[in-house]
Amino acid sequence: MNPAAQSRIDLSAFTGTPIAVLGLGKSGLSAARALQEYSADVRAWDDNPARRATAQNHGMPLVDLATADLGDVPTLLLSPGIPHSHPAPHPAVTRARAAGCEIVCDIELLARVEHDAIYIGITGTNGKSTTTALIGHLLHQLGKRAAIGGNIGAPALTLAPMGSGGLYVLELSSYQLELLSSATFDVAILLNISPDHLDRHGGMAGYIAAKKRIFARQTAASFAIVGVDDEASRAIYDSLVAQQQSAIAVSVERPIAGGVYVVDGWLIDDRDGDARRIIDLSDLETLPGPHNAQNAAVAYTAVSVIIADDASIDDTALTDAIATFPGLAHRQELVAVVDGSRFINDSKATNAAAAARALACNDNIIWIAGGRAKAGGIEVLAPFFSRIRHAFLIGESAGEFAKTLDGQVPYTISGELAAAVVGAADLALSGPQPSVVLLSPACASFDQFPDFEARGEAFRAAVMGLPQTGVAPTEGAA
Ligand code: UMA
Repeated sequence: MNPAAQSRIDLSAFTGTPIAVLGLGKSGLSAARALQEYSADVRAWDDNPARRATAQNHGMPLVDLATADLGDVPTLLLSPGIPHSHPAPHPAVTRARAAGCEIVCDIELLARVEHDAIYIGITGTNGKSTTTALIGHLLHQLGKRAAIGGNIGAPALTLAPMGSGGLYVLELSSYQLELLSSATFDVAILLNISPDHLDRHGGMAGYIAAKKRIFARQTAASFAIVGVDDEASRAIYDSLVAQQQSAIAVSVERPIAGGVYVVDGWLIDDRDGDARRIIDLSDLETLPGPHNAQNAAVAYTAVSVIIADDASIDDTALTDAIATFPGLAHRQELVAVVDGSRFINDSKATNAAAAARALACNDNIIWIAGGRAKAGGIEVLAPFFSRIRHAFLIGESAGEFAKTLDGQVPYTISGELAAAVVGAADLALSGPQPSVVLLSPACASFDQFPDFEARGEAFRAAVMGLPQTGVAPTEGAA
């Protein structure tokens, strides 16, 4: 074993084993490098020549997997973003299937080698990054050993080894869930389901089926935690209960006997039938809005399950820890306050349902939206249009969004984000106060930026570059 790898996850089970790695982005390249450190027989490929060049610079052996003989290769490690069924399988996937090769993602390999750790998996259309980060924060505050990653932040095989008693807190996308074959979650969380990634799953039924996989292989000792405020998630909860799986329902819309819920801002735990008041969530600046109430309620439930038998943790420690959550960048992150106007970076809102959450939390909004639109555009946001004073539209979707807003919300087609920020700031600072300049695009960023983080950073830079921004940015998130 490479001594430098001592603090890394032990992949010696793969030493000398052929493994094909398709996709050399964030997850694929990190996994290929980790496997190579343990002398796995890695055969890597990416359809993008620039990605191949970077991999080659790291000494990665390149093999075109769409034409290679995969007869001796038991495993194809597939990057989650690469299609394997809809809209059409990647040619290398078809070839791997024909060769009888299993197709998995990096999280499956983590689960195989770190089998003694405790796994908390978090999925859902929206809120999974905040919930994952919040659970990680709570566990750390309570003195637990926990590594946080997956779809958020660090790819699985770059995480620290946790071993027995340690926890992995993993955000899981529908793409990753489809690429798991043995990974099992001691605590599996489904927050919510609304349409997203439908092209990749062949429609809503495929997307729901992918999300449901988070509960696969759970045993009587495992916990399923389900946000039951949408129909698809409620149906999954009902089916888990019917299978007599230990499932906990969480709602921010109504009291749930025997579950966890939020009423008038208060988080209530009724699992013991005593409707215990836990914490007033409306006081928490870093978790604004009902969507964050759902995130907080679910995170509280998950961590309370983990610490249930730990007598060293006193009753108030968990609620104290919720109150110290610093929030996440790019999720309703307060970037600056200028003359009472708040500038909020919600770049992570890559679909309409996510943008709805930020729009619902604010009034007198100068909205910056657009990018690469998702199916349905922003029509579902119509109930929030009365909260928007003016919209500045950017990216590919500007024309389509303008049509939806026409006659309902005044708008400007800005094209570029920097121009939108200048226009939005002028309007915000010259109109009725307090106003909110909100970047909540309801779109993917890929038409103009490498990812939503780059879009959020560009927003921050544009705000900080405004002549009016004489004030230092506020710490933390809104
Ligand atoms: N590629 C090919 N052929 C193809 C398509 C892609 O070779 O036909 C290559 C690309 O050239 C690129 C690589 O595959 O080099 C990209 O792989 P990827 O899309 O899986 O992206 P990664 O960089 O590996 O990042 C992935 C997740 N991305 C996706 O699922 C799209 C990241 O989630 C995750 O943080 C990372 O692994 C670490 O685990 C991001 C995401 O957008 C945040 N997720 C979606 C979401 O949250 O909605 C699912």
